[in-house]
Amino acid sequence: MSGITRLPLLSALQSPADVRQIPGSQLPTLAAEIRQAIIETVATNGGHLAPSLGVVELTVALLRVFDPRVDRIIWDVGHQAYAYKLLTGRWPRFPSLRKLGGLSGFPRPDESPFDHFGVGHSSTSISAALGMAVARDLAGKPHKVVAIIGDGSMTAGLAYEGLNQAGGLGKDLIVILNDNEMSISRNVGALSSFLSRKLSKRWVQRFKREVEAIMRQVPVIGDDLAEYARRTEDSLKSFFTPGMLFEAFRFSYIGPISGHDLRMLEEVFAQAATLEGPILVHVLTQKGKGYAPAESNPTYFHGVGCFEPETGMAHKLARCELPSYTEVFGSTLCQLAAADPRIVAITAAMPEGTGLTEFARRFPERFFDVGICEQHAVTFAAGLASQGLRPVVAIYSTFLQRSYDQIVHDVCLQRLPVVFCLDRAGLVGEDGPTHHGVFDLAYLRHIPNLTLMAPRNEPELQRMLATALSLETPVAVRYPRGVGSGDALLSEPTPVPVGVGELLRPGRDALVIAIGSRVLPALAAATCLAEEDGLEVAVFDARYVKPLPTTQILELVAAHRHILVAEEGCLMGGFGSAVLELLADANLLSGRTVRRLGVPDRFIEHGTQDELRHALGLTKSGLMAALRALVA
Ligand SMILES: Cc1ncc(C[n+]2csc(CCOP(=O)(O)OP(=O)(O)O)c2C)c(N)n1
Repeated sequence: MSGITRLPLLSALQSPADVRQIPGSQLPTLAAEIRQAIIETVATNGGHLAPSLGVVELTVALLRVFDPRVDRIIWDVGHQAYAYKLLTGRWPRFPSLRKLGGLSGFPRPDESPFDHFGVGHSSTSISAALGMAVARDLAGKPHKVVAIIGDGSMTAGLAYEGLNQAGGLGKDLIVILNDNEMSISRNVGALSSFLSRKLSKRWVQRFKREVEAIMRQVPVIGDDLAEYARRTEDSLKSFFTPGMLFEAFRFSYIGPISGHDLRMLEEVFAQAATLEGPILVHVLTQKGKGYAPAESNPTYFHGVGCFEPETGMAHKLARCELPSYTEVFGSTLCQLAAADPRIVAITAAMPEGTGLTEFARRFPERFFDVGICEQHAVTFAAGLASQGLRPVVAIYSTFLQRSYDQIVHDVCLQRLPVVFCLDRAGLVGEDGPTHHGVFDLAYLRHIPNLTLMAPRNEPELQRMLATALSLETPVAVRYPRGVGSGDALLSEPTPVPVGVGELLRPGRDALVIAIGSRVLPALAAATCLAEEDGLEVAVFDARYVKPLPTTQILELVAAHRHILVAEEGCLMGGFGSAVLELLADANLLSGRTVRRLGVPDRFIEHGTQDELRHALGLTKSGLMAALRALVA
């Protein structure tokens, strides 16, 4: 296994069934080898470290009890499935994890027959598993179906929709709750403290004391009753622990058990496999288990770039001096919020990822982490806005997909001034197709009342945020993952006039109409073409996808024969489509060549952002080639 220190037990595995043949005494060594492989690979490639380290024993035990050649194993989110990949025949390819053409960072049925369901967004496992259990029963087959879901993913309503139907149908189904008390950050909400064993223990003890005291007061048989209450501690516990919740959904509840005790896990899973109906096994794990830096900072090591494995320090090459778009968003929002007490911020379980940590620290009463509930986040924001507040909903572009109906009905139909800040818009890189934020322009631009914009650089993001908060209507701003141009930030960002773009460079030979992250590469391409080919290419930054800067575009197009439209989003229905519609409606298409660059009608795999942009012709050189072809 190149790049990974020799791992004798792991590298002897030919099939997942071999995991069962390993003597129990050697299992701790196997677990250590798995951790070593994961740490070394993620240190080089980046990835989801802490979640995967936390479920090593759970995964080994799963594969000693269940057989993925026949049984169905469904991971939730799938960011914790590295051990599963190693144990299901993928250890030789593991060093290619998240690299272009290499193993995906998430379960993918097209990658392995042992990945039974494709995943990346959270809280789908129970619903998918239930579907598989129903299909199994209709086919009269006997295999087991097992879903593994984290306590963070249990904050989404979808998980309860699955539990509800599963309990109603009473199908044989095992749900393993991987409870580490963490989402990416600490888990939030009433449910998380209900699941927390600390609270439930305290409750149980208090309840026991009170019951004993009451029973002792019953004349004659009081002492016997108190003794009975002591003996029935287990059932009391299950009454006041999460068992109560799951039993209400008609699941049999087992647990909580230690998620790092291999023998216990194996025994309990084996027992669960013999039971009928829906079963929930509550497993307590530690995020980052076995790697001190990740144990002490599980949030940082949830998803991490390259680092030195000995120390956990970020790799020198991976450190960057420029602020990311996320950081610019976070600091600018704090700036604006300091002056406007109506501004409140909402995240769906991603305060760090969306840059809201500083806001949460400075304005704790105006900050809301709602858990992994993008739909709820949007309707909650609509409620806040309806009462005069100015909610800013910061969600990754890909996760906002979940909230489409809420955006349409709860925000835009009612013209409520909610500001959507869509981070990680465009190609996100190594997380791949489940995480690319390429659909947002298309799924937002047709919604009435919504203003939609995308900045070309960091100061423009600042100005767009100021614009968004100055409007009395719904607004969305989308910006890419990573750093921008490094342009100086503004101390007092002023709004950008609505529906007005900016001609950044004149030129008579061709016109590029670009949006967001593709504007600066277009400008660079135009500069190079002037130097290398003597071509004069005009570059227009549209800034707004809606309202389109119609007058400016029509004037510019009228003066050009060759037009290239560039965006980092899907071509179907996106920005380029908007420009084409405008030109067709204005009868400006005939006699002109118009080409669009963007993301074609297929899912884009994982790789670095640069690799993917290059493959799609979205880099400076891709734009130059497209322009040369256009004018040739
Ligand atoms: C719909 C959706 N929103 C947000 C995310 C981003 N995300 C990935 S993992 C995660 C936390 C999951 O917590 P949990 O299920 O407890 O798993 P753990 O990482 O703690 O093992 C979040 C918020 C996502 N994958 N899907």
